[in-house]
Amino acid sequence: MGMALPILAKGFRGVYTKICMRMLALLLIFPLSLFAQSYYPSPSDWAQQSIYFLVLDRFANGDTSNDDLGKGEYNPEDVDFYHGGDIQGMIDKLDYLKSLGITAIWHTPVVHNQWLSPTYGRSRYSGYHGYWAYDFYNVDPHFGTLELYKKFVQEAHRRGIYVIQDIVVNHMGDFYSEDGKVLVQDGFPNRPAPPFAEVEKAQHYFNFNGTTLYTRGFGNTLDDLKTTNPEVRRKLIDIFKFWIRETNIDGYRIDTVKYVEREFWLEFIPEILAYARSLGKNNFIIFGEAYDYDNLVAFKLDEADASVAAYTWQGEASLFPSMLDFSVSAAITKTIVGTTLAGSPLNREGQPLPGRLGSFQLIADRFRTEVNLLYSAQAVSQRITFIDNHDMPRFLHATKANGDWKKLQLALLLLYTLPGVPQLYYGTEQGFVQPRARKGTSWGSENRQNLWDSGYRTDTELFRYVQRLNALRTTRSELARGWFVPLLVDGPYGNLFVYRRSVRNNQLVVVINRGTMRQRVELRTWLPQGGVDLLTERTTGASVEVEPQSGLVLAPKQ
Ligand SMILES: [Ca+2]
Ligand SMILES: [Ca+2]
Ligand SMILES: [Ca+2]
Repeated sequence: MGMALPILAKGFRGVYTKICMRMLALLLIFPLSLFAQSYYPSPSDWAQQSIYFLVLDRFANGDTSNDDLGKGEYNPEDVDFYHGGDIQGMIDKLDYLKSLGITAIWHTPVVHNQWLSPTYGRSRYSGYHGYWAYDFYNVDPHFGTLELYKKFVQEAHRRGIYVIQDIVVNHMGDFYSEDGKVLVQDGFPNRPAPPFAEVEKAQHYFNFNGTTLYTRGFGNTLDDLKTTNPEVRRKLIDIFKFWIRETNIDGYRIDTVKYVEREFWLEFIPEILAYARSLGKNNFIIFGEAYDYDNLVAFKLDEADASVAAYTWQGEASLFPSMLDFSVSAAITKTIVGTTLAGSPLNREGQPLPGRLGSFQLIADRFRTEVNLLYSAQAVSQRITFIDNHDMPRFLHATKANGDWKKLQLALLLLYTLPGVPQLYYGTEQGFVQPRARKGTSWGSENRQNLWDSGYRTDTELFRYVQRLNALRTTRSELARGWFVPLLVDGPYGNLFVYRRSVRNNQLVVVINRGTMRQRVELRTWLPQGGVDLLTERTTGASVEVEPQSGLVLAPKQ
């Protein structure tokens, strides 16, 4: 503008200036309406979406120049260190995800992390996973820049894919000792960044004394933010408004929810949701992780449901719009492979202990009225369901012992045809089989392998199967919003599970045979004319033979 003005005629220049001033005035008067137009709208219904959860450092490496930043944090041979995955990689592989048929990405935190833990030391563990924040206002240089992240969100939206960012408000990295001294040895970076940088205010921002796992700290050495302090609350609310405003994301997955006091959520959640609404995002999703490990291990799924669902209420109003549903994960695993990955009892080699198969009633119970009523009306149909994630052994780890890929397909069939919003953990579509824990221990990063090791194949039976399930899931309203009615639970040999998903006059009947014998199922009562299996396009009669370890998704024959 300044370059062009001198060559304009004098009179024209006055008019030009006037126009500029008017445009400026308009901008000052209508900034909010302009913003509202430029933000990507929320989906009308999250229950129609299909989520893909990826570990950013392990999904795709689009820029090798940012892999090793020279502090000893990069080691592709060790799963506990940075491996090189980045934002450019996510952009490069959007078409791969589009072809898989997913409609939303949940990625691990993108914020600048503490790269090395001063407590674990250089030889033990790095912040590749994103859950050890150093600077809440910047992107980790291993992943790229804020500008590149904005481009990623834009490119995802261009393909009709929503972006859900993983965030942590409970803690940051490990910068202070238990008595509040700065730990300078060996950690990088070794001081938190603004707005929590002032060392003299550390007592104000963090809990130090007598760190207890459940109410104050997490992981013992990570610095627990003093979320009871109004100033800390304000800073955290500002941070997570910033990310919505700047990057146009569509939702948050919130880590370690149970380690933050309820009063914090009563303030944080409504204000973030209202802010998203003010930008035109009327259905911004927030789902929390409250991993009720003790009840899951004890297989007390009703109790686990109750503790998780409590986060979706605030008196009569709703609070968290959704939560991760660990009970469904446990129930599917127990019925298909006999172990519970959510609880994952492990033997010394880190192998889940084998157990007896559970009754399909375990699954049906997760959606019975008494459980549904534990959730807010908003959250009940958009609970995030899954069969595994980055905190548990991969589903195939438990089934691989039997050489049995079919069990994974059965579990996925359940996941995509039961109520809830299905979430696939990256690598499942490539048949990844790793346990969670390192040999001889009960924890580690073994289940977070590089997806690039798979070659991103799209021609395998497993990939195609997930494609078909996604296509069904995202196009059939029966599966997104339909009533769930169990029709046959267990059957004559305990191996059959038949249920209906229906919305208005449309219905689908899902038939599962987990046994190793072919089994005949009478469908006369539910599908008198027989049906069409939407997975294979095969038509059936009212009585159908179901192959061993397989399932059907039947639409009534027209
Ligand atoms: Ca890289
Ligand atoms: Ca806390
Ligand atoms: Ca610490």
